[in-house]
Amino acid sequence: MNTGEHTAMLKIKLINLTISLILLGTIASSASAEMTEEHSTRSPQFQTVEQPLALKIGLTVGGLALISAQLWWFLFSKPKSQQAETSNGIQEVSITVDGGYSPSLVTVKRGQPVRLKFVRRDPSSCLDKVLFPDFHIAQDLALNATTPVEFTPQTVGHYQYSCGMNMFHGAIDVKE
Ligand SMILES: [Cu+2]
Repeated sequence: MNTGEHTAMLKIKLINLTISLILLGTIASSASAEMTEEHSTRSPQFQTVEQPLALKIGLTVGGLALISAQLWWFLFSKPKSQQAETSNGIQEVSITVDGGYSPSLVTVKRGQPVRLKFVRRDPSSCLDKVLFPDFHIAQDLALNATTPVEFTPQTVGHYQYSCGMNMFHGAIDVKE
């Protein structure tokens, strides 16, 4: 594992956001340029200018809405919890490892064995290991394979797990 790889993966979201902001700037400036043009040139097509201008304003508003949604997701979105399903007394859930953990939050019952089936799709060495410090588990995850991680939570609580370098996180909610 190398730190550069970790940093690069975490920066993807930020870069995405930056691109959106640049895009917004471009749309806004082109829209205002159009407005200035409208005043200076009294061409015969003057009346047809209105529609593209409305379109540009629409695009700007649409772009703004899109960026707001993205910003909201980036800052405030909370992971959805998935309840583990019990079969033969074992609470099981599959977790896909691909640029993070999905579902990133799993709910289980206290005092019953848990089997998390990690399906690793991401070739990045960043995600080749999963750590459960509270359960003293450090498990290697083979690429394109399913690796079970088993433990029995005895205490109600919120338990975080992470990749080998503590960059990607998931959590287990243990309830009564
Ligand atoms: Cu990592």
